Amino acid sequence: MWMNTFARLVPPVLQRSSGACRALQFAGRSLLTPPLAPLLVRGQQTLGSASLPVRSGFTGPSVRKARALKGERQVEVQWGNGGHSLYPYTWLRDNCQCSACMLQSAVSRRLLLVDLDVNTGVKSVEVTNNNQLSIVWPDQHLSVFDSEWLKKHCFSDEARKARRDKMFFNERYLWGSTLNIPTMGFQEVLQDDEAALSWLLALRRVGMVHLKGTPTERGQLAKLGDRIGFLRMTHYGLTFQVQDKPMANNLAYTAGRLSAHTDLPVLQYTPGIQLLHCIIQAAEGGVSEMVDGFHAAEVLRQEDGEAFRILSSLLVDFNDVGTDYCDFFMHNKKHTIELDNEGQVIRVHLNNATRDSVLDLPLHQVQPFYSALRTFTDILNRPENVLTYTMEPGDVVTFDNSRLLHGRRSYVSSSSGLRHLEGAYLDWDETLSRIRMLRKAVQARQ
Ligand code: OGA
Ligand code: NM2
Ligand code: ZN
Ligand code: ZN
Repeated sequence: MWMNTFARLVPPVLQRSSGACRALQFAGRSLLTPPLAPLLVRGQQTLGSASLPVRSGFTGPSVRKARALKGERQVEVQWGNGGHSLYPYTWLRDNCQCSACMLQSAVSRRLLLVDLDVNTGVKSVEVTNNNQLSIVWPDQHLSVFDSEWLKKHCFSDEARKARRDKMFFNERYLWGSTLNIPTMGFQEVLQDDEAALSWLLALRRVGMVHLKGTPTERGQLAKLGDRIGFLRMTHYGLTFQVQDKPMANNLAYTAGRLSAHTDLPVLQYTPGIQLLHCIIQAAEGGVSEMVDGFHAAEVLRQEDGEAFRILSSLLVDFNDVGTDYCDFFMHNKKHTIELDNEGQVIRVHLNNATRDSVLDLPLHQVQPFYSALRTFTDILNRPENVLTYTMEPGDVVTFDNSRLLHGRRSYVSSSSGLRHLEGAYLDWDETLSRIRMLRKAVQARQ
């Protein structure tokens, strides 16, 4: 069942490369292909190498002509297959690829901005026999650019958008209660690069992936952390044990109900991803709930624009004081619905347990704030928005903590077989980095 779901939900970046149902092929391939020798950089990250073919002679898209446009202070490159690209002089000089301007071992700029003439002209521009763009600058410095590099750095609107999409995987699939949760095997994502890539792409696009068949003992999430790079440390430790604890230092460590929330809005850098591994489930209760916060925020925007404006503009205080991995006094302010410059929802922050009693608002905004929060919570709780499932021992739920809100129904706590989840966090920086690396490795093998 989950494979069909995957085929529908998996991002086009994978579907495009070889047409129909990639997910089926992934599942098949991991059985047919012998495991690759691991490349032991640290743990087991990207298993195969992604070395590029050795370059010789004429490579990249062909350049028909290049000329300096003196008035605009741009170089125009005309491509062999039609079309052209424009490159500002200053940008070209700033990005000279020679070893004096560039530390090639780090693909990093050596040239200092104080040494860059931001109004530079050019002395000459030509296309070499080797299909490269060669520029001599007024001080005789020579820059040579590969056509492939130039194409990759084109300034057109389309090229810029394509680059953004390729880099950030920002396309989302919004869902409600009927989502078929993408599901994969725990071992499979550890051992197979294509499976790991499918996992992380679905985590980005759908917001949640279940991993099955995990050994029912602590320490498994560390393996997922190693697979990506590293787990995210917080004041609750590198991993944490979700159990009904005496003198609980957090509401999650009781047997009570947790309404739909995001974890740790009390931190300025809220963990981007959460992992929950079920080791022992409760005999009664403990059912999980999940809501797509991006979807719910869009419903709010449509149904109650004023409530949306309030929740995306007023800052809410969060507070967390206690002792766990270390003693702590955390405090932070967050927008319930966080927007980017274009008004797109990029994060949701809601946690009724750690929302502080300090409400740093002028008196007249207090009631409108509560009304807006309640309206949003009612949307989150609508049956059509709440996905419900029960975790079984061996399940790991991996989800986007900046987008999804998760909850838990209360459970009956019994001393024999106490409900036990192990939890951990990751951040999107490392995870997106791993996605890009895996994509490169997988594509190089196709
Ligand atoms: C948590 C949490 C969910 C559960 O620990 O933050 O949301 O099912 N736990 O116990
Ligand atoms: N735990 C599970 O933000 C929160 O306090 C949620 C976090 C304790 C690490 C719970
Ligand atoms: Zn140079
Ligand atoms: Zn939680």
